[in-house]
Amino acid sequence: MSLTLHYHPLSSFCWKVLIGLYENDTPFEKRAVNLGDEGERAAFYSLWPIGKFPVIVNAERGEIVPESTPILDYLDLYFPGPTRFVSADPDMAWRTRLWDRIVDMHVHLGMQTVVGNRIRPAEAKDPHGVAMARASMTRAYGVIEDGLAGRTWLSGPDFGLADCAALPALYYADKVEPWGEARPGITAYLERLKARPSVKRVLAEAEPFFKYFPAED
Ligand SMILES: N[C@@H](CCC(=O)N[C@@H](CS)C(=O)NCC(=O)O)C(=O)O
Repeated sequence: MSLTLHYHPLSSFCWKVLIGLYENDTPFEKRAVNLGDEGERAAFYSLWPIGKFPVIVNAERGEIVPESTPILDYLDLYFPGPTRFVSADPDMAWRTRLWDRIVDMHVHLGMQTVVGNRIRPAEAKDPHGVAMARASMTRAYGVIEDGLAGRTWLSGPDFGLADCAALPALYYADKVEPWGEARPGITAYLERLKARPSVKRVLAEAEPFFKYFPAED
């Protein structure tokens, strides 16, 4: 098997890539990384000095690919399957990338800020940063709600990159900054996402680890 995914089961950006891999039944091996273990941490940083997962290694081609969006581009290119992550139509493609960025930058990163603050020591908490992150997420919810009007998937009629990005971002975001009844379009969209077999599989695999999610501020 040529592909190895370096990941953590609770890592939301890893879910984004796992959904893509499961969509197309792409053969790959998983390597869970425990950054709390000194040896595993050092090995992972020597693979990818930025030290963030997901990272995919393609042993056959001798390539190391970090960052969730380029990983899905890489899978589209070298391991294509029935689900294309970005359309070959350039007009659809820029729209998909725009939604991928909106979700990653304005929902996913905000959610990470809120969760990251929960596990900081008391003297290092950042209430201002958290308030800014929550406000950014709330603005993004409005944009996403409007964008979803009349659509099944986030960037158009076909499931793709933006939807792989949206599931982990929205799944965790709703736990830390719920959008509530004012955003029925997002609620229905999240249910459509959760009904996909690829997403069901990702959530089922992560389930035993949910008890480690920091639930309180
Ligand atoms: N822009 C990156 C973000 C990756 C990221 O933030 N990964 C988190 C897990 S969800 C991580 O590696 N955290 C470990 C750390 O920061 O030490 C992507 O799209 O892959």
